[in-house]
Amino acid sequence: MVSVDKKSFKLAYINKFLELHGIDLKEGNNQQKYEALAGLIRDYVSRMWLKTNKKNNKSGQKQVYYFSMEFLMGRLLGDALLNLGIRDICKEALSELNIPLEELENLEHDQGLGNGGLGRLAACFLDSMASLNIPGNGCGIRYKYGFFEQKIVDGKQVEVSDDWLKEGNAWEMRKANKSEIVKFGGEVKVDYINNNLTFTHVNYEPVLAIPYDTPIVGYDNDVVNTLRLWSAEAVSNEFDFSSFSRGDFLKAIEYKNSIESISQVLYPEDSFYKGKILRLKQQYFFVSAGIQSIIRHFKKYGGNIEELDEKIAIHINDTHPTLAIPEIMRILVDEEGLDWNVAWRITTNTVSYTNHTILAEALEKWPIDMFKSLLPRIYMIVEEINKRYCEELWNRFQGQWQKISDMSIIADGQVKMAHLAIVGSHSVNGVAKLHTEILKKKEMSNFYYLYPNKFNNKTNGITHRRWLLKSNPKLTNLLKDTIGDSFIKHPTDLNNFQKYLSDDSVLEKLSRIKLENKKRLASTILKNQKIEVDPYSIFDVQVKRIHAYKRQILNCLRIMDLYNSLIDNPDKDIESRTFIFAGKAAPGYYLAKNTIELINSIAKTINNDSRVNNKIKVVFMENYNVSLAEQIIPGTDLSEQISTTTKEASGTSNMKFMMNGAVTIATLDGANIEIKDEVTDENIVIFGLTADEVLSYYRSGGYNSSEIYNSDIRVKRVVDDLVSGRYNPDKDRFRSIYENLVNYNDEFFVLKDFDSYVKAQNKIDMLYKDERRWQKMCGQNIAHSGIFSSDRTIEQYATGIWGSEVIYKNL
Ligand code: 26W
Repeated sequence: MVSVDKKSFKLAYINKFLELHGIDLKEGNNQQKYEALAGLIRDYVSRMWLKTNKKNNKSGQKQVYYFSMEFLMGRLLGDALLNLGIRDICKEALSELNIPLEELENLEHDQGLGNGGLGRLAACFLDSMASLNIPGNGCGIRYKYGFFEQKIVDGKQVEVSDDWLKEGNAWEMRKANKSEIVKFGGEVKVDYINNNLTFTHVNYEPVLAIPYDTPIVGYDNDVVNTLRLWSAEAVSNEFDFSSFSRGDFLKAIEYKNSIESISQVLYPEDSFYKGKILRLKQQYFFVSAGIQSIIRHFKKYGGNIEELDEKIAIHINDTHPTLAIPEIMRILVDEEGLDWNVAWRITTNTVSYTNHTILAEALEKWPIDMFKSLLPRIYMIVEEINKRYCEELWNRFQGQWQKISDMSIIADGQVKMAHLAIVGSHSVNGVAKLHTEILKKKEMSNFYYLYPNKFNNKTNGITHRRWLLKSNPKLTNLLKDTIGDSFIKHPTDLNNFQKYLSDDSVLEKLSRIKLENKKRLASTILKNQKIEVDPYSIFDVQVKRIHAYKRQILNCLRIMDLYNSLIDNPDKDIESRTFIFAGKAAPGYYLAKNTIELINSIAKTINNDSRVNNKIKVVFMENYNVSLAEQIIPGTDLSEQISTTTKEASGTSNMKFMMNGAVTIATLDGANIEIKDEVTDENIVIFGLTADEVLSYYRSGGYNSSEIYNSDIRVKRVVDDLVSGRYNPDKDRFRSIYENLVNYNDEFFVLKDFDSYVKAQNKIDMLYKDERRWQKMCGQNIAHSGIFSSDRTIEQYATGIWGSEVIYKNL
């Protein structure tokens, strides 16, 4: 813990300001004040960082490295203040200097180096590893441009680059002396020396990988772990001097740019794989740099390379870092001279893999030619891995050629990364019970048959420190006042809140807190979207990436239907609602972008119709990111988790919403099932097809969406309105949505689930009318949310996969 009182904090802050800017505090602007504050906090953190590193180097405790192409960190200042336990002191000290802490916090640019669920999960995991005192570090890419900023212009998404480093980044430390060289292209020279084959990579293009380290502060335990992000630079002698001396200055610059492009930008696709060579380069770049630096560090502190797997665990977040497997093999075999079989045992024992999606279109498969020319030695190693693995398959499945070819790592002119990840790791996990079952029984059933012991489930979680303590201080205080503060370190203690749910005064407080959070959200909506919403209406929220399987369209159709029924029957007794959407569409995903336009068209029509706009309003909030989520989620009454069953691997916003006392309307998909099991049927509203029904339709057919369109008059009416000009003067604007639903048989069962969704929404209305009952439901959700803390998830990874000790005590 940082032990500092208000007075000395104030003094230290004034000094830091002077040191950084060389002017008086009162002459400074807010940006400068933010920088001074971040700088001061970083000083406090640095001491603990050093201590943690020293302890790790000495203790010989197993180190976990979480490899991920994405880390969606959001802002770091508030997190650090909270975890250091000095937020109140800092706030009071600054306020005596007439500086509002929140204003400074809001100046920090979100660190948005991720697309959505997978990247945010990685960020929650880092927080939990540090808070559980697990030596666990992140390894990724320092993208110069993060996930694009979304602007809505004329109802349409426009992408603007996210220049997040523009004002500098107070949290990172460039470590030029820890750089690594990553080699691309060239050829492999094979020699036979002293009865041994040797492999030398020649004529390659070297790329300098420079690490930037960010401290990850544990909660109240003096632990500071590291997120190491790699940036690509040209190896200086290679570009400027040689080319420049030949007078080819422009060529030198071009070369420099081409190298730097490797860490230039995050790919904004989160469910569709495109075989882009730059992405493959990014993957090898950070994986190779990361593995080299881990092994270098391991050896520096006396590690015996043959015991690598006892001291190091490397986790790969989806298949994106799968090249870690052949890269470890390369170092062990080519550089350390280990026998292949020994190296293979060490590698597979070191690496573990999480799958995050069953969408076939998201699976990474690289064309052999591309792979081979970019990574010639790594390709040879993958070929060798595949050769040996296929021999195993031939022994196991004699004569079953189709099966063997289906399971091969290299087949159909491609390298299949999921196959390599399964074969080369000792653990394969899904992210929710249903998802893991689908992997075992369906998507990966052949592999499950071959390696039953590798497969396991680790249901996702979220850090309650950011998603409750930081984002909802009012609710946190109510919880502390009732059940005490043990839930902070033991989140399942939130269960104790149940006892208070028969106390009317507690329920009353709960609903007042919700109202205050809704008012805050309403003012953000007014500020950002210029739409006035009623905080006394139900805040009905669907915020997440825009994707057909997440079915924002189902929500739209239901709003259109409600609108129809209000026009038909102006006296219809409904609870007034504000429908809030937010989320980004991949820039090349037409249907998703069109969905955003549809939401905005519906919003425009309804919000301007005085017959209904005192009862319903629709809002699309621009530029969804971590910080916006922190404002939206505490102010939500109803959490929309309405994906086509089987498609959402887990979902994590569902957990954030319940922890903040929202009621969920959901399909039995992903972790929604486990949420239902925790809160029981009375405290969640479930609708729609079950997994078995969906799987059976996909397997055997039998679904005909046009039948529903033709037989359900309400469905026909809303679907026809997509192309009637009612919501957009250009009648063809939403034609493709219409076609998908009616003529292409509605792949995501929107029409099939429509009736059941409308009924579920009516049930929500009925429940909401009974105020006390509703408040109890909210309270039950909070009380049962502890199990979804990522502390539980990380403890399961640590004991079940990584074999790391979990030590709770402080350093
Ligand atoms: C190759 C393009 C690409 C990029 C990212 C394909 C797929 C991805 C990710 C696997 C997508 C993703 O973020 N999946 C989400 O992971 C969350 C954390 O486990 C789950 O909660 C979500 O259900 C899942 O969609």
